Amino acid sequence: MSTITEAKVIVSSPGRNFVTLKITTSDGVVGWGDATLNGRELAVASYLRDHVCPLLVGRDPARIEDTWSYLYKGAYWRRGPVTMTAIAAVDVALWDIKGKVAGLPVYELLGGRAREGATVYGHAAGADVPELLDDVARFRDEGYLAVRAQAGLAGVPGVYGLGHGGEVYDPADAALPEEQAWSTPEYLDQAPKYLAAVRDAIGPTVHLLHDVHHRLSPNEAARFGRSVEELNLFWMEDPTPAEHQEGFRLIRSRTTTPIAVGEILNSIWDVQHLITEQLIDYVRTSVSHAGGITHLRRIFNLAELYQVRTGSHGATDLSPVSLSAAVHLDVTVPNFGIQEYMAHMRLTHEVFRPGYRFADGMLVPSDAPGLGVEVDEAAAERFPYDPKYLPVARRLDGSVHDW
Ligand code: CS2
Ligand code: MG
Repeated sequence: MSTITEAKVIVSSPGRNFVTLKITTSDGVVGWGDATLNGRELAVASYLRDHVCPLLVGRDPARIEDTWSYLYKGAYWRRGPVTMTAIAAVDVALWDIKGKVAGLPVYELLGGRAREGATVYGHAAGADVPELLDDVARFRDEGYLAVRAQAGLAGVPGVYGLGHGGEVYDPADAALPEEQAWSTPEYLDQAPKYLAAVRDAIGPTVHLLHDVHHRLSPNEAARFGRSVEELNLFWMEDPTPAEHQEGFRLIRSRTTTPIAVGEILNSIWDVQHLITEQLIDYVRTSVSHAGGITHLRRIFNLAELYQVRTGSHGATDLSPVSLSAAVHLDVTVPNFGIQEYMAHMRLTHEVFRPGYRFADGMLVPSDAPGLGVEVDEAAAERFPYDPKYLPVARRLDGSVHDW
């Protein structure tokens, strides 16, 4: 029997921080997992190094379900982003190994392709409407069929979704959390107007998405959803903080604007009522923060029963390893909706070389065995960990708001 001989955690910062798990077997097969939890990276690195890696050595790498249950139930303490990201990294690395051993891409092990590729949406943003429209046009020129639009709000400095002129937008870009301003009245006034300008520019059928980023109460979100109904958004994302599943019932009952939730949720239990009571349209849990392929597939399968579609988180804080895993899963599930795709920066690709490619508005998985992603460990050493935090939002009166 093949056994796991080594499990190693690599923390590196090629343009941004990533925590990567490398699992090696007695047959010399290597599997890669992503354990990145933006702004809390070292907590997961320690969880893996100190509490998980020692348990993996000697185990059979083929027993993915058993290892998943062993780590989840065996910890006694369940769920939560740190635990579920750590388990995800192990799970994804084991799927990578299984594919390499079988000589098959992971999507074949998951039942084979149900579509040619995963349609993705890109992130268009601008400090004001003209800048936003230029950025939307850039994505359309590159071949994107779906675009997320975020713009600055006049009178409210530093809202979510705007870059600081870097190669790609990355909200975790300060050694201590940056404090950004927030005004719900300005947002409710200005956002529907800039979204209308985008809809006007792109015509009626290109998919238009928008991330509210947890900023509204359920009632405010219902009002927002109504005010953009005629713009036919593909979705409004995280309209209200996701912990309060019941809050979505109110939004749901008052607007037909589709709702997407889940990037900060980590288990099937966190989305259970949202799905079974059809309070949302898209579930955004990700392969790296919701327990890996094994657990995310369960969430997607549950969602299928209730006509909820998938729309996984795919910001650049998910490394190319988890983005590869996401695309392999996306192409197999019947209820796929869309995949978020923020292309990684050039430096990131000095360490991670993913096999997926962008074509016809889709990410197409590689046909190489496993996940088809290579990781250059020597290059990773050139980019040591660089502490970075996500911002904090404050209302104009100085009180803390959901960021
Ligand atoms: C976002 C993220 O991609 C998204 O939809 O909400 O950019 C999110 O802010 C980051 O992933 C946080 O790490
Ligand atoms: Mg989001």
